[in-house]
Amino acid sequence: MMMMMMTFGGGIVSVRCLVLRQTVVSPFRQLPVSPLYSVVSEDHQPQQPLSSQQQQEKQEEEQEQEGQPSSSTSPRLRRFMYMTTEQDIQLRQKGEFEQSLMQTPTPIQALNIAKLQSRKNSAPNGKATGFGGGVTTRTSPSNKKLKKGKATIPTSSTTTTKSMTQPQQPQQQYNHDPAVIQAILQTIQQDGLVRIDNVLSSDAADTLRDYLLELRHRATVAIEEGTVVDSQERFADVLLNQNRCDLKIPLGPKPVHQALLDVLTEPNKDNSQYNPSLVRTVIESVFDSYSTVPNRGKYASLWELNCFMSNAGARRQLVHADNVCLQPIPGLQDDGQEPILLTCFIALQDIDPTMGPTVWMPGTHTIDAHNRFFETGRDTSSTKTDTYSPKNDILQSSKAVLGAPIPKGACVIFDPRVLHCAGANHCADPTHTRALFYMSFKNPKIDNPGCPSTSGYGISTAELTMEQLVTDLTNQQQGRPMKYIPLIASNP
Ligand SMILES: O=C(O)CCC(=O)C(=O)O
Repeated sequence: MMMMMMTFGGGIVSVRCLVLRQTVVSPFRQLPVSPLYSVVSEDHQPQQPLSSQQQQEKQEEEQEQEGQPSSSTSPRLRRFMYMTTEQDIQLRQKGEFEQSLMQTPTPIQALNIAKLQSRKNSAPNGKATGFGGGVTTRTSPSNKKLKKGKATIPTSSTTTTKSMTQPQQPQQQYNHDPAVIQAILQTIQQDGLVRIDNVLSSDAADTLRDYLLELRHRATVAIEEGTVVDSQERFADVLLNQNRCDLKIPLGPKPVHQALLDVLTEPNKDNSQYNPSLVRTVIESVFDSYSTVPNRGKYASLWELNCFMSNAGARRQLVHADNVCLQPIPGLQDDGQEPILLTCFIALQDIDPTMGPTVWMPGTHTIDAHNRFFETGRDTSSTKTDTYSPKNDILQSSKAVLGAPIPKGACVIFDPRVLHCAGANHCADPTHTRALFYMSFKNPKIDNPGCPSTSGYGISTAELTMEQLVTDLTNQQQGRPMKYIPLIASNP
């Protein structure tokens, strides 16, 4: 399958939605495997005799795969995505080859913030220095009394040594240590990602996880039974892609509010005031730091609110970026460093290395890295055997970090241009789901980020700003009416 790339203003290319008629064969958002009911793959069940309806669907499916229009729109085809055996094998081989080139990922490291603060006190210019050390003070994830968002940020990659423009000082620092915020900003600029632990309390993580597992079950049943005809109403891109899904989350239900409130705010002792959490402060400060308009960051809007779930048997994804940036984007800082989106992945349970954790390649969110990874300008028509490949080179030379082991409630904030992929899930317990709650916020300067939102329920089109979202969540918590969320909230 050839990749279709859509170029939007300024060279942002969508890779999230690679559609071949009704057959979605994105190696990105979904796993490159044959989904349930696939006619192929090593995992397929022994053939049962087909009913006449099944025969018709099979015929339509074959026509689809051969690029012929089917006689009707098969409900099955609308519900499930297919790959041919050949596509499946190709993607499997490509994935194995990619993995063979890549460096063995090291667990995403954490820093001791207290140490960072003391270093900053002794550093010239008050600038944070030296992220190295890998000293982790990880505390028990089940301790409900943990102070949220205060514990750790990851070790900065040492791979990128090129000179960079410093992000400007954050304009609005709320109640967080400006040196810590500044250090996080520098890490995001350099590596494209940062880990902050304890952003979600244990209780809120458990409640949200239970709700989402139940939502996944209801959505699956509704699609199987045909009460929801289009799987895309409930799942992004693909449903039941062999033990993996990207579940769309509505903004209405209480566990969702509670989790968002937890991630984005920090209440004072008597809960009379909800201050911006470290996560909110970081997101706003990143966007602020590239803006000449004061406090622009609070106009960052909610772009995605979903949950990746994988179970044992989910295969490793191909390395990808959620949005691709091959040239400077008009209106953004022209060195291409200003993020278009910022995404937060939040673990709803402890994640260990068997559970198919995310692998990121720090520092690969740049225009240069993307041109190399996507091999722009390479003469693919050339017949001469040139063994050098910029893509292979970047896979080999970049560091890789693993989103495990990480505790429940830990968050990785990252620029989704960073090359990454989900790993293969080999968890011994097939019923144990890795649930990764995620949300992304759009740079207020950007109208169309060049990749479709994975969210449903009108979330991305509502353009709900950080400020509006938090105001509503806080109002509700304090018994006042919400103004914005009810306009889009939905509770399937
Ligand atoms: O599940 C994960 O860890 C990441 C998945 C992902 O990056 C994607 O599907 O785009």
